[in-house]
Amino acid sequence: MNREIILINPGFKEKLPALNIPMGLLYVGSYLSYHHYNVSIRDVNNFSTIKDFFMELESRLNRVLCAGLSVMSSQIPSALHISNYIKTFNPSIPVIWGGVHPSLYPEQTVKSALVDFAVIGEGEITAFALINALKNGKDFLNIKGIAFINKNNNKPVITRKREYLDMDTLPPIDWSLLTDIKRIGNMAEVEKATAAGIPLQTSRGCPYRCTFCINSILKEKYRTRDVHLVLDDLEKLITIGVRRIYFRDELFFFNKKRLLTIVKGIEQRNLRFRWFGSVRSDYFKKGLLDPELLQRLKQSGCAVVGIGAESGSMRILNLLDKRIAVRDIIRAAELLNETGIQANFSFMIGLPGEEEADMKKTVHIIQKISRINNNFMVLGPQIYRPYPGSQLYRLCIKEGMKEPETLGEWGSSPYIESDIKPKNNHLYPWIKYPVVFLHNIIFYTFLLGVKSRIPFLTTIIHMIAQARCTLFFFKFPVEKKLYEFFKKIGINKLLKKMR
Ligand code: B12
Repeated sequence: MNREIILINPGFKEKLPALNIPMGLLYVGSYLSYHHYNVSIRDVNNFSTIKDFFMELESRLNRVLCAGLSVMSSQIPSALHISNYIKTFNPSIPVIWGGVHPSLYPEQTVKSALVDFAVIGEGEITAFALINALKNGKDFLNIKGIAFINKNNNKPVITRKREYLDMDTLPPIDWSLLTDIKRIGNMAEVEKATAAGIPLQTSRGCPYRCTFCINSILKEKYRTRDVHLVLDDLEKLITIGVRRIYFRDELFFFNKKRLLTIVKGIEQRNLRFRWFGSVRSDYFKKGLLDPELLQRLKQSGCAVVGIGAESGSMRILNLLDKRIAVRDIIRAAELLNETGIQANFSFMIGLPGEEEADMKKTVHIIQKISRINNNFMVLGPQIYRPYPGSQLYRLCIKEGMKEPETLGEWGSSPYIESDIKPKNNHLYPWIKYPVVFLHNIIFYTFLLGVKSRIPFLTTIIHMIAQARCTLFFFKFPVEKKLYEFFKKIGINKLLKKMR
């Protein structure tokens, strides 16, 4: 019997605002199913309650070969809950954890009695090798890129590092694996339920070394998938009704020649869809993303680009080793406005080493963008959250952050919460300001981009936000209190409609 491999995306602490497609599991699952394994993917986030999820899970546990969970740090509580459920049902079912957290902490992960294996980094080939060994009762020591407990001495073993995979060896994604999402309907309906479209990767890795980013640790080598394969992937999606695609590459715009070949292919194959990709702000220059190329991209369907602007302070940008200048951010906002491609900027505040003057510069650059660009969205500024792995994270440890030491400790750590609560201010010793003050900054910069259906209301909201941001005055946040009050009594639905 071809026993099932069940791949699980654990839940998040807060409900996700839109449908999310667990890409890591989809890539791993597609590879296994291409190699004739019987795979199913289940996403806790698509079940109304954890009880419903467990009921479904239990009906499959008698016939599984193993269970694989995809875990980022914020998913640890749910991942532990699920692993415990499986082990209680039958302790001999192998539980494998893959994804960001076990890749950063393989040893800690397998020290937990609830996890048998941690897969480090890219999972396709490693999971295949591991599952072959589990099925055939082979030794695990020769499998690259895993961690487990050596039963002879009870000590954790981390095997040799696996080399980065060649993206051309990846089979096309098996979209039919998204069975529980499919309750929504076909892929066209699934796409509509996502925030930015169906995700796809045309490249992996990143050659930059930003000090806050996980890529400099886990995904440093940049690799691309052959353009013809990419176009085949796109064509397949479009044939099944998808009209919005989110290129989830770390660096979709890295190679101009390749970008142009993709665009040419889209034109030649007459593929009609809207797409979203992430770009660095220093690419908006002559010879790279100039107005001419941007127009061409727009015609090929480019509707939105995400830009990690991070800060309006050059000092902070240097600290982050971001390798962009403040004027690059402004230039990007100008050019995107001229072209009519929506610009989604993301910024951070509350970084180690950040002074009030730096935060002021971030607020002021957001104001500037709001004046230049009519079609912008600022995601944040978000408060910098120290997630393990990056250079900046180590700086936070130096500043006094106490790192959890076991998987259990991680599971109950406030550091994995998606927002910083004011009562936890003391846990972030590098932030020299009350978290409430940072929350106020976030609120008023958010107002800069709010659009109501009533133009007069938009003008008033923008006037207040602009005045507060110019003066950097965020005390007595009466407007925020009013907003929260209306939200509480349920007027936010109405406000959303007006936006
Ligand atoms: C998509 C995404 C999300 C999605 C959810 C993804 C999911 N799993 O369901 C959404 C938008 C919901 C999300 C939310 C958040 N995210 Co996020 N997200 C990403 C992002 C941009 C891409 C991940 C992705 O799909 N990659 C593509 C796939 C193919 O790669 P992959 O996931 O690495 O998977 C490969 C391997 O890891 C491995 N693998 C993965 N799973 C498994 C499982 C098994 C069994 C095996 C064998 C292998 C395996 O194989 C895969 C293929 O090679 C990453 C950034 C990044 N560069 O990775 C951040 C990232 C993962 N997110 C991060 C964070 C911090 C968050 C938030 C907590 C942020 C916040 N404060 O709001 C929130 C949490 C939401 C909440 N409400 O609590 C951090 C995680 C850090 C950490 N230590 O966990 C990252 C790394 C961003 C960063 N640079 O800091 N996120």
